[in-house]
Amino acid sequence: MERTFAMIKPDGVRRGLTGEILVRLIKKGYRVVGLKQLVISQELAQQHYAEHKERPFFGELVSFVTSGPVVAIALEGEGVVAGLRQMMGATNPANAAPGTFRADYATTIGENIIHGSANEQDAERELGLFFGSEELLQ
Ligand code: DAT
Repeated sequence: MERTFAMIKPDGVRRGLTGEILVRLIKKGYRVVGLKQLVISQELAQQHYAEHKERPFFGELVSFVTSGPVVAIALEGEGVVAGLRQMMGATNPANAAPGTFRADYATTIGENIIHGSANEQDAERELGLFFGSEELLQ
């Protein structure tokens, strides 16, 4: 069964959106197979967003994502990689389709509530960065 990595970013946690986002993911039919709240280190943030390390916003991105607790979620379900991306909406909330998390809860590209792996390869890599195998349901 397909798995992906979702993360409620510090803005989402600060604004009390954790419960609502989890409810929507579970009601959609996805299974939570790993879940934890943590403050991520600079090193983990840099590894997680390594593909953006040359971008001008990289420093800001790392400092934002380490600015408070995040909720790391391992999700399982049919087509969950693309399905989560659909529920998230476009990176820039201004372009996100109505009813998506980013359209409903965010206004700026820098603070856009939630992360979801872009494809199956990223999902595997990111799940490995955030969860030990003993932390995931079989
Ligand atoms: P996504 O989070 O939709 O997968 P991404 O991988 O392109 O998008 O970028 C990762 C994060 O980096 C994104 O959620 C917010 C930040 N970001 C992307 N483009 C940005 C920009 N032009 N200015 C500021 N932050 C940006």
